[in-house]
Amino acid sequence: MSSQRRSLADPRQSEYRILHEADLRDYLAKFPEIASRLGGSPASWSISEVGDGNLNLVFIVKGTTGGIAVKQALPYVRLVGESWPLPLSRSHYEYLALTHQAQLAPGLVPAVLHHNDALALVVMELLELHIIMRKGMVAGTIYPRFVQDITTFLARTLFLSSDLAVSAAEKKEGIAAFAGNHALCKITEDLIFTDPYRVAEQNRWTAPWLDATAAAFREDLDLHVAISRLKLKFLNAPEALIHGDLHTGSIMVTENETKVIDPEFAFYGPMGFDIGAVIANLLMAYLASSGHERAPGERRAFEAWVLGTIEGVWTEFARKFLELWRIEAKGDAYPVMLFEGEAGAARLEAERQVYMARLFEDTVGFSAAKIIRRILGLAHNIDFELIEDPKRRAVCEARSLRLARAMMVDVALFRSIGDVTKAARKVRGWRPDFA
Ligand code: SR1
Ligand code: MG
Repeated sequence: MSSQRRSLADPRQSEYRILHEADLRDYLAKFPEIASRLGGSPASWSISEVGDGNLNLVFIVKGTTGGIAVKQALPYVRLVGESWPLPLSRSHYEYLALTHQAQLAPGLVPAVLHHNDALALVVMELLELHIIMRKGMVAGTIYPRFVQDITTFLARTLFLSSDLAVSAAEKKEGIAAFAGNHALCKITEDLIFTDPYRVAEQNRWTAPWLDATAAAFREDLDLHVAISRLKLKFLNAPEALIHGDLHTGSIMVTENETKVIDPEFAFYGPMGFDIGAVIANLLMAYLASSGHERAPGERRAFEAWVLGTIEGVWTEFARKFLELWRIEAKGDAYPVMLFEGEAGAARLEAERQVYMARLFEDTVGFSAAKIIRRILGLAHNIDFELIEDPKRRAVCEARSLRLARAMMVDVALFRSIGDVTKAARKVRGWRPDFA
């Protein structure tokens, strides 16, 4: 292992230890800015570990005047245990991403107050009023600001870190800065792009109802080609600094504010992976919604909002991205001197539309991949998991798999975001054989 990687919180270095309450209290008390933000004596601070994600510890610390959130990486995958080691350096990449995203999309990520690479620790402002968006959507809550905020986040972080906005030298420095985050990329490469399509010990699904679909997906060569093309793009398209895990569990919301959290999977990858993640998770929220109904039709307004939000995410993202391209194109791609005069401007504008059509196609494909992994792979989500009756859950999941397969294999049928929402509406009315 290189000396650079060892310095990024290698647990064999003596400074790393898993922090427990007393230890964390003593550690935080050493930093006057943190202590004064919390207020009161360290002994009076309340500390609770609240992490419910797949990988890390998360502590909420509250004093007499304020609170903070402390995230510490564990040297293994929390969801699975010590048998699956994972580099602590992900905390370093999370810090790098958070600080870069804060510059590119101000106000849309939590403020970092402190970090310590050796302890694999990031201290952030406490988002006390916000909840994890996925939880809010399971409860059927509507978030009126979401489209506006998430599309600003996506357009700005993706455009402003791409070759359209930065010099080739700056872009390559960026790629290099995140290149060491390959263990986290490998998780995605395996869990999203490979395992759901093969027999893998960690896969699970709602059996027995989805057994036949899982088996069919393992034999479906059209699907295997499509997912492999997407995997190749994930491996070899460093288009922009992407969040890398932008599901609705990585977004915290109130009715008036949106914050994107948890960018530990960040690296330079394909833009459509982030946009697709947002759309996939909205589609799953839509198709899981009937499973949370206590009376038929009671979530209709919420479901209409979700579909409108899916359309808004793509159309507003595309509008903002193109606007940035027209005014902030300071990168080395598409040199201005090659597109001079009226004819040049018109041709460049046409080329922008071609670019967006290609990005839309990537978005649809990645979105489908993100849906399939949550139903047939290792890590599931509460949109489906909280539907108590397993057969009812399986109906929602089967519809989602049917939609996702079409989005991945029949990609030519999805020319616009309206085609996606239309297909989602249609599949909502489909009943699988077992239902
Ligand atoms: C083993 S980690 C499983 C999943 O959790 C994270 O949130 C990512 O989505 C990852 O794929
Ligand atoms: Mg996460």
